[in-house]
Amino acid sequence: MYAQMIKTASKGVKTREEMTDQEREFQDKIDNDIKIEPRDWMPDDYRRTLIRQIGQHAHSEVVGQLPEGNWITRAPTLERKAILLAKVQDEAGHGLYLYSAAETLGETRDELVKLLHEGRMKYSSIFNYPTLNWADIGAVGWLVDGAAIVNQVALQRTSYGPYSRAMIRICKEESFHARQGYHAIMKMAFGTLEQKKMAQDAVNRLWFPAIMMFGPTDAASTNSDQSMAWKIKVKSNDELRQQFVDQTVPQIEYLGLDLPDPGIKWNEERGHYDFSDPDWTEFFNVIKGNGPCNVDRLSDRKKAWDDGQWVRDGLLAHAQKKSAAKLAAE
Ligand code: FAQ
Repeated sequence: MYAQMIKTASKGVKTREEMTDQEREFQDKIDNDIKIEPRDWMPDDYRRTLIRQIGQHAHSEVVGQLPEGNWITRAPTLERKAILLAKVQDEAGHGLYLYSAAETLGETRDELVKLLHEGRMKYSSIFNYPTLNWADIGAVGWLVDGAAIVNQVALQRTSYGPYSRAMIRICKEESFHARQGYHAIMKMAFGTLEQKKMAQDAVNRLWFPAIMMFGPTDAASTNSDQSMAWKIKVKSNDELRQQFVDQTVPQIEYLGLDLPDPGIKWNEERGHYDFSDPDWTEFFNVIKGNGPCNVDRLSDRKKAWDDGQWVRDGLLAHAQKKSAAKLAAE
């Protein structure tokens, strides 16, 4: 369904005068913070935008397992291994809640996965960067999950009921993810000189990709105006990015590490930290499929999907057997 809807996407936010009565009634519900539920009427573009965003979000959770899963067998201690294993499993669960939320909009999980595999749906740019050593795993938990939480806490108030409820559940788990990441990087920052150097190197490589996670600037964001009018997004890309920078600078100062941005400076007048733009050319290149790991990430996901076919077949056969037995007993 979503594949057809992409072709018919309309542009521009309608004024109240341009809306039909049904659209005005819908907008009034949004403006009054009444959640939209699956059986409620909704504009096609609202449905399409939600499927796009929730689908991309689900794909990000699942693809996001790859850079961390890569380190489960190489975690430095049993405790770190158990923590990382639990975290990576949580990400699969988050993907599941989100695919289920997309299903309430009439889109199947199989179709969304197919679009991902065909390169017709995106996932977060951050997962196209490699995790080269153990310090990267700490930095991912602290910076990547930290950025994800800032975005997701805001999304708890999104207008679509099932998405909002999925976010509430996900945020509870995400805070453990960020804490474990900060704890891991803290151990290294306060460890040997070699460990501190590794932690700094991880921050140097992951800082700008982390702030890219919030998407392009508000001026360059194609979906924000309509998504904010419908409260699919409740805070803009730039607002969320600023919030993340403001919360992270004191954390890095505590670690005794530096951010790789000489432009970071407290701005008394704005009451926020100033910071430099990431390289937006790099960002658009990565989301077009040309980042350092795009090819590997997609081929790993396709392989995992194909390797799991026997599990899906088995579950389906079992469900069919059970429903046939139930029918026979009736
Ligand atoms: N990566 O008009 P906008 C996580 C695309 S969860 C790739 O501003 P929008 C947990 C965008 O799709 C991380 N593409 O777009 C975890 C659009 O293209 P399209 C995921 C991006 O949707 C941690 C175009 O650029 N979180 O990490 C990105 O209004 C550790 C124009 O942009 C979510 O998905 C990007 N970073 O705002 C898991 C949160 N940014 O689709 C494992 C939900 C933009 O028109 C390990 N999503 N694009 O072709 C959102 O809040 C929004 O979708 C934004 C983008 C804010 C990401």
